[in-house]
Amino acid sequence: MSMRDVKVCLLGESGVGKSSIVMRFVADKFKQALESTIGASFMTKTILVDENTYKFQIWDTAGQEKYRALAPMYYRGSSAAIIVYDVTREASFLAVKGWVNELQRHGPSRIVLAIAGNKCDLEDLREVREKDAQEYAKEIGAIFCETSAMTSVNVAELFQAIARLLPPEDATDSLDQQRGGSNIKLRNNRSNRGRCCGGGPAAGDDGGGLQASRRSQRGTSYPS
Ligand SMILES: Nc1nc2c(ncn2[C@@H]2O[C@H](COP(=O)(O)OP(=O)(O)OP(=O)(O)O)[C@@H](O)[C@H]2O)c(=O)[nH]1
Ligand SMILES: [Mg+2]
Repeated sequence: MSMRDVKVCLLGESGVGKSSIVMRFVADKFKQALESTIGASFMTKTILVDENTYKFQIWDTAGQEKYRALAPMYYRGSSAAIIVYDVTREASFLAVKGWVNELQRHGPSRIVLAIAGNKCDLEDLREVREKDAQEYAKEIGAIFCETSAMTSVNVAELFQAIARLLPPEDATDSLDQQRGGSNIKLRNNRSNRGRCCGGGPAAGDDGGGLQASRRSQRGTSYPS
């Protein structure tokens, strides 16, 4: 039993549902017409995962272009980043790649990366195939989930998956570099199965939609 503080930031285009995911996770609420975030907002939520306590300190950043330059202030101190896109807007998925590139160049070296395809309740309006996003996430070693802040699908599971993939607290950057940069260690690989995106087409041979295998974790180790 341990207690751990986890700083996490949400990134992604305006309107994809970052604040809605946070509101669902923290307060289990949803608003149809939510105000666009100004600057950033901060919330905390404590959860129990595999008998360990995780206190998430969540920075919900503003997606509007005029706030773009503020993002490094939030992702620099983060242990994890959730990059959100809207499954009904292809442009928002393309923007994910821009965030991944930025994090690889300027983000913390041991950040756990998650990609969330939000608004998966709007199947009729879908523009991004789950398979395409999942393949991309696998390539870069990120956790992947389709979520719905509206119906709650995979919201808690996303944060649980992040908790499980945090590197041990005693791991150091120098040790990681000696090991060739493969610096994300699975805390409990077995417990990842079937938790995130379970039941959907993402649930393949690995028993769930999580794309963060030990091998692909290399993608999240960034040069400093
Ligand atoms: N159908 C559906 N609508 C959603 C979902 N998540 C968010 N929305 C709606 O999408 C709109 C934008 O959501 P926000 O959470 O404000 O988006 P954001 O990413 O925080 O936007 P910025 O603060 O401008 O960066 C709101 O009207 C939400 O009600 C979802 O899962 N399903
Ligand atoms: Mg917002």
